[in-house]
Amino acid sequence: MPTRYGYQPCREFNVVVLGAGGVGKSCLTAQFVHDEWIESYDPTIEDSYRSQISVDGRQVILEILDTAGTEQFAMRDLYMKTGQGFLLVFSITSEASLEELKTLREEIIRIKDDENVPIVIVGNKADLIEQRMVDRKTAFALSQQWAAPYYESSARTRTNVEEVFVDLCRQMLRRDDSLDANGTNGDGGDNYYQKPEDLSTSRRRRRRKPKDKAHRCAIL
Ligand SMILES: Nc1nc2c(ncn2[C@@H]2O[C@H](COP(=O)(O)OP(=O)(O)OP(=O)(O)O)[C@@H](O)[C@H]2O)c(=O)[nH]1
Ligand SMILES: [Mg+2]
Repeated sequence: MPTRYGYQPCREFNVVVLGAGGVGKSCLTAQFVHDEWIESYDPTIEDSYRSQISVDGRQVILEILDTAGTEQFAMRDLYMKTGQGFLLVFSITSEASLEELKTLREEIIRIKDDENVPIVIVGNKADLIEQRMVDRKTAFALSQQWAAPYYESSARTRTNVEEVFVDLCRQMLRRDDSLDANGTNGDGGDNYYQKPEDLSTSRRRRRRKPKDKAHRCAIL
């Protein structure tokens, strides 16, 4: 709703990207934030990015934390406490990486003490068809059990990269709206819309490219 100053209310959310080492968390984040494909593998310690997007006509600022796939339990607790939405990423080429999501989800729910945390399950590296080790049915069944959406993505071809972040934003917005409606949203999450040119003019700002529809795959 525009205010008398002509600003649009804007929400800011902390998003955490979690998953085993090498599943493509950094590549997905780099594609989303910078429209960039990274071929090399440089294990992450911790990176954060700020990005503004429009979701269903609403401006949303995302503070995205790209985490290390290697075990860092002490850090995890902190991420999980501050995170408001989680991308749980595995690689369709590794069954073990899907297994790892079970522990991560349990930890999120335990730390947040909330079964309904916004989560999106992402089966990345969908372009590596020949190396698929996790079939769609298995991953989809698990996501249904968790009542979370499941997408198969490819950071390489930029398939479903935007979609997973947008889905997570929608869940966080819905949740925030319902907390507001109940008068239980004490986090002061409302910000005010900054014109895109005012926000992170650094190279971190997201650039848009026309979508290549040929690369889109079905959303399960
Ligand atoms: N073919 C293909 N390769 C990918 C994809 N996503 C990532 N990779 C490759 O997988 C390797 C690991 O990707 P990263 O994004 O660094 O993995 P990560 O999950 O951030 O790993 P950690 O930081 O160690 O946790 C890199 O060599 C990427 O080029 C994808 O969708 N398809
Ligand atoms: Mg990484």
